[in-house]
Amino acid sequence: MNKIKDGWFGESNQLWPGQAMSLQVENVLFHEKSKYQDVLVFKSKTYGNVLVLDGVIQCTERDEFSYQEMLAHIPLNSHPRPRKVLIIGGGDGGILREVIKHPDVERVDQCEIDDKVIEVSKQYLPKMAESFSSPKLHLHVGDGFEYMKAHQGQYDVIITDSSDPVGPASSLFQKSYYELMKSALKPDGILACQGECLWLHLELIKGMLEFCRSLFPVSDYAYTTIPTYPSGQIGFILCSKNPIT
Ligand code: SPD
Repeated sequence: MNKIKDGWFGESNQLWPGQAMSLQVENVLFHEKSKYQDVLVFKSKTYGNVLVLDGVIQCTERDEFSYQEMLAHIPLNSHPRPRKVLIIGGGDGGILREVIKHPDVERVDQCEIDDKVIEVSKQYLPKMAESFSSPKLHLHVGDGFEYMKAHQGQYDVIITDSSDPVGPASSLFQKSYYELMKSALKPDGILACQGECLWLHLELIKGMLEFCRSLFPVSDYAYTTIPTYPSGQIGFILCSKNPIT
């Protein structure tokens, strides 16, 4: 997969037809196919190091905080005492870094399927990956569905930091996945998931909120702005099992 032409990376994809974010490339730091996906890291001219999976920008050193802080701190600050947290995905470590900052968090389980993403993030995105050394972390390399099936009713907060709904990741945007998260949460638990862009995926978001509202007493959509995600905006689906959250 070569998305770099004449010194520019271009992010074209079937999920955002007719548009493509471009970043000027200084040099390619890493490019390899892992067991699951095409993994690229390059140094950009103005956004620091950039992680790209299957041709789609996952994070840049310059603007990643805008996504990671919101996806982590909205659910954590909505829960009265989030002691035990599960992160699904999030192999760059940015969500983990934010979760570890919360004073009530005692234990974080993280389940990421692709250990190559963790490895390259430690090497090329060290500020994002700094909390992989935390003693609070219990890291599992494997499938999030299987992990949650084996850990029912255990978590105060579950955060899913996924890529976009193409290929295997599309199952993370379906009702059955939300049912599974619900069963892995404690009775007053809260979940937060990558929830896509209003400008591009309105029908998907509407459909997700509809099934979430059939499963949880409280469900909503929050968003942030971020220049390097398609259309400069990305949202979060938030659901609570506690009706008075
Ligand atoms: N369109 C890109 C969406 C990427 C969402 N996941 C980002 C991972 C950052 N931790």
